Amino acid sequence: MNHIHWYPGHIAKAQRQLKEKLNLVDVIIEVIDARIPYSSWYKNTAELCPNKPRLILMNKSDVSDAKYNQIWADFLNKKTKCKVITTSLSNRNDVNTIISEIINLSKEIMQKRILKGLLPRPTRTMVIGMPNVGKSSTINRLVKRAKTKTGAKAGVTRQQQWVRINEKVELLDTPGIIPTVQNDQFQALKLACVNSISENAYDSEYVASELIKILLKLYNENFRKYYGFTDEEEINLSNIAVKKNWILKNSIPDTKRASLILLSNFRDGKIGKYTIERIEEYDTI
Ligand SMILES: Nc1nc2c(ncn2[C@@H]2O[C@H](COP(=O)(O)OP(=O)(O)O)[C@@H](O)[C@H]2O)c(=O)[nH]1
Ligand SMILES: [Mg+2]
Repeated sequence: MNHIHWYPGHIAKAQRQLKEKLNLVDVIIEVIDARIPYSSWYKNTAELCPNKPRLILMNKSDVSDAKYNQIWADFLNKKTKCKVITTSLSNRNDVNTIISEIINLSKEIMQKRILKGLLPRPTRTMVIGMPNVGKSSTINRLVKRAKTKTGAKAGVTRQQQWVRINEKVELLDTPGIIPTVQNDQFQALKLACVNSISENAYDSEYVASELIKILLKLYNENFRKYYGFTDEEEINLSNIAVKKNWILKNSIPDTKRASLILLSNFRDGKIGKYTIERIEEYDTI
């Protein structure tokens, strides 16, 4: 099954639900994965919500290649005209930066409210992003700073609540999930590598084999070193399984196991801090 499958029915519904939620907020926090900034960035946000200020978090920057974080942040800033910052679970200061950026981005909206004679109120924000990029983790970290839940508001279902982060910011406590609709198989493949696509949609051996090719192209030396392969040796799932002594009863290398462990270790950053997209691939767009 060398293909990644999509379910378009869900996508239309997810997009509609996302739009409804986006209408409730003043500022959007979009989380993307710093290892695949291009593929995890949702190209439709501006269209769904024209002119709404957006803060883009390049999350998981602790497991991406530090050399490329700023380059990608600058590229995305240029393309989206949005503020872009790198974040990770391990950096405590990120929460303060996120909150102050939200306040900055909402200044104009709040001034307009006052000019219209409306009462000042906290800026409303929500976290959106593709599956597994770190939306819930980001919400949890912001909410930890909060004292009170402000209760349901019109248009928000009972399962969703606004949380007062401080006197100036309120956050919707459930994320908006961006449907990972992609017609581009190469981008879909990279989303599968970071676990942003349901595992039912692809074959792990196919995705892991493609990831091996990408890593050999971009990080040949480090990747070889990790598994103890010399420059001359071919790296594929079968050879990895043999090297690790993952052999099935009939002496066949356990390539399935090799694929699952490779994907898992890549996702955790155990095999190295790798950013698997380069601006040159996209700069013509
Ligand atoms: N290394 C690393 N892992 C993270 C980071 N943020 C989230 N994760 C992990 O990524 C996985 C998905 O996170 P989650 O917040 O549930 O993503 P969501 O699906 O977008 O809500 C979890 O295992 C998190 O612990 C980060 O900054 N760095
Ligand atoms: Mg979540």
